[in-house]
Amino acid sequence: DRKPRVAVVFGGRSSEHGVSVVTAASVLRAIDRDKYDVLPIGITSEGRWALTADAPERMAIADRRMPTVEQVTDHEGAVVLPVDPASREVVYTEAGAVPKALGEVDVVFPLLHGPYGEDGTLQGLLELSGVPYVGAGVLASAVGMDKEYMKRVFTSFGLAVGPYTVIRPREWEQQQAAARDRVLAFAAEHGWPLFVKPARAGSSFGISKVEGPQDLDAAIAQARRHDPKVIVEALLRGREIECGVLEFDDGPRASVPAEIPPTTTHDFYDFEAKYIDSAEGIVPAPLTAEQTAQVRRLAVAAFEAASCEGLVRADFFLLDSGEFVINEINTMPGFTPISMYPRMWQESGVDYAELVDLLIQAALRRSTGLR
Ligand code: G1L
Repeated sequence: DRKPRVAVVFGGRSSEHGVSVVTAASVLRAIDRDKYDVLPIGITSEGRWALTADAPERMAIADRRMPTVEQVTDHEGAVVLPVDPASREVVYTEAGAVPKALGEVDVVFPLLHGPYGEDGTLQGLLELSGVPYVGAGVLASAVGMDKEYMKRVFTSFGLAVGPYTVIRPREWEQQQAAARDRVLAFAAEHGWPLFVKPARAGSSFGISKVEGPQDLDAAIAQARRHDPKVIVEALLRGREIECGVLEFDDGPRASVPAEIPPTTTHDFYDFEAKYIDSAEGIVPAPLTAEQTAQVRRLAVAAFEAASCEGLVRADFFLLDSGEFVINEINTMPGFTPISMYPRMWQESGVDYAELVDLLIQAALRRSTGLR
């Protein structure tokens, strides 16, 4: 009997196209070729799907430039298809090698950031295609992408979240003064600065730290350029602690936690570190045994609350009061060998290749549909 075929999907119409390509190179290198057949599928910056070369050595940072999918589509047999959601063009199986290829794979490993990648839409397409895939499903992906619903889900499952208020699209359009007054009342209660963020965004674009009322409107306008729904959060004083959750065959388990030290002057730090979210995280986090056990329990609780599958990285603040507050979850965390999630599992006794294998196995165990 043949080996399971794994499609690694990467690139895409996102500001983090290059990060995705670098990550795909790591995953392509790590997949055990004695166990799996691999089909690399790139999505160009214009949204075209392509069967690409299996050439991780060409998917690396060179001369401080991020690699692109285009760099691996110029081999013999590469097929580039015009699948652009904005053009509303539909490519059917006859014309398209990729949709046909998707029908011939046993599992998809989606490595995509932002819109159409980690918000649940690609996951929905894969559900419709009947192809199992690694990681979060439609609901968990969408919850993980929306900072408002993330907090609502955590709160309803008894996890502590930080103070926030939401400015909805219609509210800002029709009752701007009332919305501004609410934010000012929020600031009066929780203090300045405030963080003003697009409610749904895969990256840190559109986020402002607002020191006083004079800068509020500009910050809201900036966030609204990325998402018409805006979330306003209070500054939380405390330590930043992260924890990885991975689904084993008997259920999810938490890794050792890590600590992200307060950002020292980072006008410049290593180009790669900046883009690959390796940061200067400390693994394991210097916590008491009790704190470590507590944050690991909370991370698994967050995984369950959001109905995650496969993996999640859960990010917390350890407040000066000793309380852990959940900041966010990331269903598609940084995923090169130097990223925090793989580093936390490395320290927990699961190396990168094993991690990739466990994720593929978890995806293969479930069929699509309700689980
Ligand atoms: F498939 C997994 F395992 F769920 C998965 C998918 C995507 C893990 C990590 C990621 N991360 C990324 O795709 C990215 C951070 C490289 C997006 Cl740019």
